[in-house]
Amino acid sequence: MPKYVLTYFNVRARGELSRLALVYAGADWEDKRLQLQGETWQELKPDSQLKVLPELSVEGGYRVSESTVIPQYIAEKHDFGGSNAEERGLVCMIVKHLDDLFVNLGKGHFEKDEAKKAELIKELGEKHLPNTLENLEQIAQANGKGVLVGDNITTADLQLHNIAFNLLRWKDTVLDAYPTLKTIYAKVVAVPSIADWLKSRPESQY
Ligand SMILES: N[C@@H](CCC(=O)N[C@@H](CS)C(=O)NCC(=O)O)C(=O)O
Repeated sequence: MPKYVLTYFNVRARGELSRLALVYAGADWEDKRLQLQGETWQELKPDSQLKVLPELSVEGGYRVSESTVIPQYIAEKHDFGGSNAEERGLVCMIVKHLDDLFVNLGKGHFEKDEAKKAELIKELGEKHLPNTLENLEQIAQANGKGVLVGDNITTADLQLHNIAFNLLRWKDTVLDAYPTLKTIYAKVVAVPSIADWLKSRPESQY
């Protein structure tokens, strides 16, 4: 029985930041992937804590859900969630700020009405994307340590990688105007355990 079981569907989406955190932690964990529409989830759903995934189960019976909270719980357990209350506050702020951008990316991606889709994608490219990346570039430059918060990689840097990976698939020049963020992205990719994970994780569209 592994120490952690991360239950989610067979996509990156809202599960991938938790997976990256478990990989970065070097944790003993199971990557439990359910079919989105399958019977398994419908069978397991009534016993899940919030009736949505992802959910993390920890040896001993503790469970925690919410895609931006699980990674920070893992990070705090393994000492990369920020070294004091102020750093942890900034880490959570950045994780959430990027999650908001991810939600806006998803709105455009999943919209069925072509006219609305074009409008949402325009808004993403002209408003949400530059706002978020400019904010984070300034934060990273002010920190001046080659990471978003503090001296070492935190959940904030993992989240930058996680969201930027999707953005780069959409437009491969998306980080070009943000040199510090580009360096942080490369720094996360260069962590050996993360590099291995990126090579071996199941391929999915989002
Ligand atoms: N706020 C939650 C939302 C979780 C959520 O909506 N999960 C979806 C998949 S991304 C889900 O479990 N859908 C299946 C269902 O609702 O039965 C989080 O960020 O973790």
